[in-house]
Amino acid sequence: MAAKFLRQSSVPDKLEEKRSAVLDFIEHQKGLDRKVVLVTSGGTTVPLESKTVRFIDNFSVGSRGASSTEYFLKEGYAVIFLHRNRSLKPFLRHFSGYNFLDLLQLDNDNPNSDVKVKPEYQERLVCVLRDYQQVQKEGTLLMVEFQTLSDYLHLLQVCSTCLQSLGRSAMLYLAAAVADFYIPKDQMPEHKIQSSDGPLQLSLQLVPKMLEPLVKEWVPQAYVVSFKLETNKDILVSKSLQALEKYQHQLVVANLLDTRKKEVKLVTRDTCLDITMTTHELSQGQEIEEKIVKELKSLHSAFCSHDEQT
Ligand code: 9Z3
Repeated sequence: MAAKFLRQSSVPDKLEEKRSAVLDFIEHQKGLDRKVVLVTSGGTTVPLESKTVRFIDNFSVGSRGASSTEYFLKEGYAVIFLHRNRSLKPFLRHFSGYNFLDLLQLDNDNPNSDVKVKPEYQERLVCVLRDYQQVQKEGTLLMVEFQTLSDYLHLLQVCSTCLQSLGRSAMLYLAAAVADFYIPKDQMPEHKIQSSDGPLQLSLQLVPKMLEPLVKEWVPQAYVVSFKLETNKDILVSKSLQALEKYQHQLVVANLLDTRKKEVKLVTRDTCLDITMTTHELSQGQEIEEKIVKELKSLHSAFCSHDEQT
């Protein structure tokens, strides 16, 4: 199913260039003995027309993926950040609500004035810039962009297969909100659908679950973390356990749409750990991803040392 989908869907631009960038990045990190995590982030679009004017989208803004990436970097991981274009990015996300021109000022009395950062933003900007420049210097972050569902799935395959050479040192953290339904290429109109033709009826097909080939074929040794999103709390854990049983990966981060920034469950086949944020922690600007990443780092270390013992 997955292979057929990949064969029949359009391939993203410059796929081979992207593959070599990913391979080079991984080789570099391997030489430095760094663990590598692939973080997927953001929603995917599902085009309704080949020459796309309209598409179906979802709610994800990529906050989970972007913030987790920063915490993985702090914990010493190198990160491949496979993200939806226009979703939140690590570091930049801290200023996403701002018009950047509003952060700056000129000396109005001086016609040759330099551009300066307004005093009230100095501390925050210095902090973020320092971390960002450190990451740039160390070369520990690779940004890979996608937009549509098929771009995402092709790039997921490329990144995962490249990670195979790291064995257990690779982690996959699949936080992207991937569409479940799509229109196959051969059933998609080429041109813009005309509203003059009357109400639109869509028939969507199920997107094959890529977790299956990912775990079985693409990166069989890696530590794989998927995400389960529900809106009904009564089915959250059971659906997570079903996924673990079906795909045989290591862990599911289970979250509810409304409370995803305050509580998640880390579900494995035999444990369920609640991670929560107090109101005080949230008011201090602390983020749940810091706790999630710390916990995963320790579980991943145990997973890697298990390999050394066997
Ligand atoms: C998640 O559950 C992520 O935590 C969120 C993060 C998408 C909720 P934001 O990007 O939100 O910070 O706004 N991601 C996975 C969602 C998903 O589509 N999971 C599939 C499912 O639940 C399986 S892979 O069936």
